[in-house]
Amino acid sequence: MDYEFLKIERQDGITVMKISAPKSLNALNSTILKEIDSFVSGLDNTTRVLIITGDGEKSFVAGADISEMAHLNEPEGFEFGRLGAQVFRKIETLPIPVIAAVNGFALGGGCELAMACDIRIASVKAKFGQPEVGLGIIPGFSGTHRLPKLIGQGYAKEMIYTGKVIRADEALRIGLVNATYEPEELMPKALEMATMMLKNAPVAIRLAKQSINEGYDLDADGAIALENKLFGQCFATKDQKEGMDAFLNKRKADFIGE
Ligand code: CO8
Repeated sequence: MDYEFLKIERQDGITVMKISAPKSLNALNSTILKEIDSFVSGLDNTTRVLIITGDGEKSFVAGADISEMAHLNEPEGFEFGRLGAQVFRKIETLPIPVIAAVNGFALGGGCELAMACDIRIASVKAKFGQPEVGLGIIPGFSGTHRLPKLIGQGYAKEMIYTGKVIRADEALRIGLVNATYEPEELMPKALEMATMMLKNAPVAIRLAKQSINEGYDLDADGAIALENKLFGQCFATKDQKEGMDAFLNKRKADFIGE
């Protein structure tokens, strides 16, 4: 399927989704959000890792599209926020790892999109921020929920109340990104990380993601019980037999994702 605002590249089990709206620094309008929704909804098991990045050298995503939001009334604002939040939640709960390769501005909805991914790595030129209050709104694509979870309430509140934009090295220091690279190294490093994931058992990665995501919101007993249940499920997979047999026979495992 062809998209107006998405460029899709596939190699082996890795799919790269590049957001491309050059006139607005890849800002997210409702058409782009719907395209992302349609694209991620249609992913099949040939994609084992998804990488999300922005087209061009300057921007990952410079936020939600301000020209579209400027004229919204309250119910329309509610619906626009709900659309973005639902799409980002779909990304967060995909049964595969999602890596954000943040190549430039990740502001407002851009920072929120990156936070919906499992892992963020960034160009040293990337910039992060939640500048919404300067526009008279609050983060509306789940930033008030995910930013405090990722970096703690104190710094999240500072970022959101001041709207300040931070550089990649600061994002690294506070744990918003896992690593920073020179711009030309960013995609090779994202692909390298994805390739390492491809070597492992797909169902085990899916269950690990589920355990981390769902366990995070539970108390200790609930999270441990959930992990226990999912750990048990691993032993119903062919890949568990294959992985352990390969280890014991000193050979490379050949996982089939079942
Ligand atoms: N929306 C629409 N257009 C944008 C956006 C945006 N978020 N960001 C940049 N653009 C456009 C500019 O208007 C400009 O267009 P034109 O060439 O027609 O004038 C073009 O992109 C290039 O931008 P600049 O000339 O401004 O480029 P600079 O290098 O000077 O500055 C910045 C780059 C710093 C990124 C600057 O463009 C900027 O501050 N952009 C806005 C960033 C921002 O505030 N983002 C947050 C938006 S709010 C949000 O994301 C809320 C999410 C939740 C919504 C919930 C809805 C209910």
